[in-house]
Amino acid sequence: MHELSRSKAAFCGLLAGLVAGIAMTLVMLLLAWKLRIATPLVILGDRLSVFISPKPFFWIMGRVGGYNHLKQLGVASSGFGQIVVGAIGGLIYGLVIRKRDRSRIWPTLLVFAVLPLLVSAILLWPVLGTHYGGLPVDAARAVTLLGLGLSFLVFERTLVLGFDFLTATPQRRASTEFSPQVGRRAFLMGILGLVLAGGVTAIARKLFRIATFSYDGTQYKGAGVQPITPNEQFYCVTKNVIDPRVNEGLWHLEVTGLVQNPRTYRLQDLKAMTMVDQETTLMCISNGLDAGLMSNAIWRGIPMADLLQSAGPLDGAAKVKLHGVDNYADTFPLEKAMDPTTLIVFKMNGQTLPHRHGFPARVIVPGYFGEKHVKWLTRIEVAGADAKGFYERQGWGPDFIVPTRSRIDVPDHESWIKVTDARHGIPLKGVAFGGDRGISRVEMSFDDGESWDDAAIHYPGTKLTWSLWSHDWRPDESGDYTLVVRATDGEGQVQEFEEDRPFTSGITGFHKVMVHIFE
Ligand SMILES: Nc1nc2c(c(=O)[nH]1)N[C@H]1C(S)=C(S)[C@@H](COP(=O)(O)O)O[C@H]1N2
Ligand SMILES: [Mo]
Repeated sequence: MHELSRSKAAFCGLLAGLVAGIAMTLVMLLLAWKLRIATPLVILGDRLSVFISPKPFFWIMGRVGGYNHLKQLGVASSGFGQIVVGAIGGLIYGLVIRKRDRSRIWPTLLVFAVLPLLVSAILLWPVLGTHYGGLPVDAARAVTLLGLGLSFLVFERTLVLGFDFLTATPQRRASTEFSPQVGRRAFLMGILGLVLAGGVTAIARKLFRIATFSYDGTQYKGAGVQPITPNEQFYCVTKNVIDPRVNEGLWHLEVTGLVQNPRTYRLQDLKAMTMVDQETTLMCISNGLDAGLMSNAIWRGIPMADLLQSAGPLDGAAKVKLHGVDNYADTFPLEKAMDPTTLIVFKMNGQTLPHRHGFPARVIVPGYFGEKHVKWLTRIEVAGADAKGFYERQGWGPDFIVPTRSRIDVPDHESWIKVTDARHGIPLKGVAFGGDRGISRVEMSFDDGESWDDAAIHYPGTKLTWSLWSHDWRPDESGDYTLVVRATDGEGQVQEFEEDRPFTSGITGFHKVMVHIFE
């Protein structure tokens, strides 16, 4: 066997590694697109996010221009990163292999496929049980590992065969290293790399179109707010880059953990059970005082207690930990799970649960922030007191009970209204939400909280929903007015600003709107 010069070996290794990295990325994207398999491109972010507490997380989010940008940056840099690592691996391979016998396959398989599989299995272990097509947690973990193994195998084969191709010597001149030959082969290899990169771009585009960027963070607020939010306008928050689209045939619901009789239900088993309809409002923990991460719907499903009772919680059971197929998880006290208003729902406003709101099944847990209402539910784990969910690990909480809040939807902040029009009455309206305590009263102030007038509650809803309020305001003098709204919950507690409440437990305070009445 002839010997390569160092620089040639390095170049050929780098090029083969680069192409192999692109080939591997293409395989990952294909797996994600065609089979909804979780790849490091997206679950690496899930894995890392638990290490970033809410404050720095918000800082980073601010720096990159929001959650959607952060997700895009995460995926792009994982993809770019793994291609760079592939190229560097190839370069090292080129230098090391220069003087060795290349006919033996196993060391490269070990180093470039088995080892990366082991390392990524260890590092990504907590997030491997993710599948965007609805596979249960354990099956998802196996499939993710298979996908990883296949991706690394493609990397290894492309690297080794590519390097051999680049450095192979024509048989007739076995003893000379023939430069133009390398040049021509490098050109061909470069073309292959470009074709594969074209594939990466094409599939990345397709995935981009079905990604959550277009709807994550959808708000529902303003003049058009109705008592029941239409499904298409319901607010939306997801941790995912691409949301699950669950295949009913793959999906099931497990009841596991500290229970006497663990059990698995198919969708048809659950649909055969006695259903209840329940109107319930959801609000995200990160909803701002003036923001619309809050909506109301009629949910149809079964009480979670029905499943828990037949499972029989054991001693030490204190919480339920609910898992989505996207490897999202959250917890709340077992006692709350046993409450007849805590549901597993399959329908939303009379329609099958939309994909983005958790098809085929999601949790509804009145009075708790939106994050506890786990979507794409696949496992109910009865757990001990220290079980923690996705955002809890990140450092959200410790309080997850919705505090009483209210919002002015009309008029807009910084409105200018002529005094002659104002004297005929300015219609005000908005919403008030008291978690699972209901709303008993809404008041308006036009002098920044000095004095208060009662507003009318034209849609009271129930204890578990928001109320819609309105008021006819007739200012007869021009001036700058600071409008404030405050609500009283069904237990008589007036909405307040809790100074000591950390923002990680959801903010409290009063929504204010400036209105300028002019001559
Ligand atoms: N499986 C899963 N469930 C989830 C989430 C998620 O990312 N994955 N996001 C949570 C958050 S933070 C909120 S506020 C609500 C939003 O529900 P919606 O999009 O149906 O309004 O879902 C919660 N349930
Ligand atoms: Mo949320």
